Amino acid sequence: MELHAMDRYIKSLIKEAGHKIRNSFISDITIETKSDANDLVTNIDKEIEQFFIERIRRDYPGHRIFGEEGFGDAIDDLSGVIWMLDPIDGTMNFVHQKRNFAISLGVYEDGKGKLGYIYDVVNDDLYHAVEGGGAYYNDEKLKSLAATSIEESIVAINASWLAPNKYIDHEAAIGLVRAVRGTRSYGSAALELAFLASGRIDAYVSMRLSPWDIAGGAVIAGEVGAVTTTFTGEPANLLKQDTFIAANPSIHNRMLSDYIRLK
Ligand code: 2AM
Ligand code: CA
Ligand code: CA
Ligand code: CA
Repeated sequence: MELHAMDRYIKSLIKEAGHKIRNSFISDITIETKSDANDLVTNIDKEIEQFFIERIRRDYPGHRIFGEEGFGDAIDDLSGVIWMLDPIDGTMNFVHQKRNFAISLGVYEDGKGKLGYIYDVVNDDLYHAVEGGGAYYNDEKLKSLAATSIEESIVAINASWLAPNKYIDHEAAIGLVRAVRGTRSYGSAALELAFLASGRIDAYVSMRLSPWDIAGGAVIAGEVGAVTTTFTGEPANLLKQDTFIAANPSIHNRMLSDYIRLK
């Protein structure tokens, strides 16, 4: 794969998709629900995914596409080149706030992250990485993450996971909130990974993310030294929904051993 030519192609494609999303603000948006009443999807999520898929199939035949809204391919192995796409990550924010959402895209070859993109559409901020070339926030090269401690960290976690639930040791998770300097919750996994890569937060944890939520961000955060795993310390799951933690390498082990424990 010629990564630099693909990188130029993808940046232009993402900017075009962002333009379409910004234009949608002046039209009527159709909102539907998926797995439950708070799991939203709009016609724009679907149209943007279809826009990407048409272009990728035309210009990169032979590549496979794994997209949230299901217009791509059924993926159950990681062989070959796979584009992992979330056309709008943070749909609830898109619907309610018209900001704080992103396009998220990762390109993987035989399971290895090659290219990663997170586009904050409303702020026109692009985070991206080409494997081995470092990560960028627009034109600014991001620095490798400096060592820190749990006590000095800002950790992104959704408040709903801090209520007692069937997945994690509740007392331990509350202990994390007490131990850290602060917590945040932005409502877009992709943006949370972009903020980790740019040093604005030190870790992001979620009980339940899908491959397209994390694929682009894992490449970007990986380029500055962040570690991305499941709660059991396995490599992040790129085939199905699973637990997920991305963290500064100096706090990742202790977060899992002391605070984020599966029941
Ligand atoms: P989405 O907006 O693309 O659906 C919100 O905390 C984060 O979790 C977002 O990245 C969101 O992606 C994702 N998310 C929202 N609802 C979800 C669900 N029912 N299952 C898994 N992930 C979800
Ligand atoms: Ca969704
Ligand atoms: Ca998502
Ligand atoms: Ca989405």
